[in-house]
Amino acid sequence: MLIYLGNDFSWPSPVQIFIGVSMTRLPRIKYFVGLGCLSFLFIGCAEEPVATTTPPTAFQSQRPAPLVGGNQGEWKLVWADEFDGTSIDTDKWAFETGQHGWGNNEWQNYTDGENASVSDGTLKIVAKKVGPGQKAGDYTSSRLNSKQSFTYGKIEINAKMPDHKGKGLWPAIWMLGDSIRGGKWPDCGEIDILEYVSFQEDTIHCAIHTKANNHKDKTQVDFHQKFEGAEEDFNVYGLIWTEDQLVFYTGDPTKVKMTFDRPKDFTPENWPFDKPEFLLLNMAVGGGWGGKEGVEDEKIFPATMEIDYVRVFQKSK
Ligand SMILES: [Ca+2]
Repeated sequence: MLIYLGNDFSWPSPVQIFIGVSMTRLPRIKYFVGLGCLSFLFIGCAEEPVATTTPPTAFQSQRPAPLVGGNQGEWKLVWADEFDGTSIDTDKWAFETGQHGWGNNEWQNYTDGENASVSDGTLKIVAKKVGPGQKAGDYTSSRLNSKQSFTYGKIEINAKMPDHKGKGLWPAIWMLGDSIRGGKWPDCGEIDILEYVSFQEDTIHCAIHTKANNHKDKTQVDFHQKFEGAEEDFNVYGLIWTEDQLVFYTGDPTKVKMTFDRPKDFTPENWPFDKPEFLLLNMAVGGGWGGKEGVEDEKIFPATMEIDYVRVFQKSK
């Protein structure tokens, strides 16, 4: 998920969030003006991911049975949400709200829970059209951040993208370094386990963003592949994050999509991935990438991304 927020962006304080101060009320004017020209770079590089590793392997997977005991060999389950209840577990997730475009000229307003629910074993993130359309604020959606952060581990999310009905949706499953709060993007490090844009049917993306590798400078590291069934079936989107590499896979760890090795001469600029990151689940409407070919108002809403589970494993120390 591309979230360039500008160098002078300040994450809202817990107090601001608590009292409901809108992100749009923050002093962001100079950011929008100052970065207007950068949007060209932003859009241009986001739209053409570059394959960086193994050839694509198209396959479909079934929704797996629940793990007995939760562990996978040496990987011990340390955090999970199976979404088996009847509501969002707010001990695990926080809604991030706002309608300021999220650095991408996105059109949705992220609400405080109205666009997400748990039922029948899955989390549903639902994007809706609530106004005339074709402009910011005429849509609502949801963005959930995990309250817990992780450093290293194996992370698996079993998810189904929205039914393919048309263009304009941009769901994502991703991670951001905790230092985004009060710090800078992309210095904090971003790990995009899955991105999907609905103008590209049957196609999935993964990526990393760091100060040294980002789309602003056309130095990003990303990968995309044709993937039949992304919209019809639940599929596991996985990441194995160790001290010296990030491995992205779909289905199981033998089906690697992309590997990003820690640079030999690693620095905080090219390898910020040695600090805690939190998980994000969201669905944007429009935006520099998701809306590149328009938002087909009359076709795509309501749109639902479903998530069967999120599981985080770590090795015993
Ligand atoms: Ca489930």
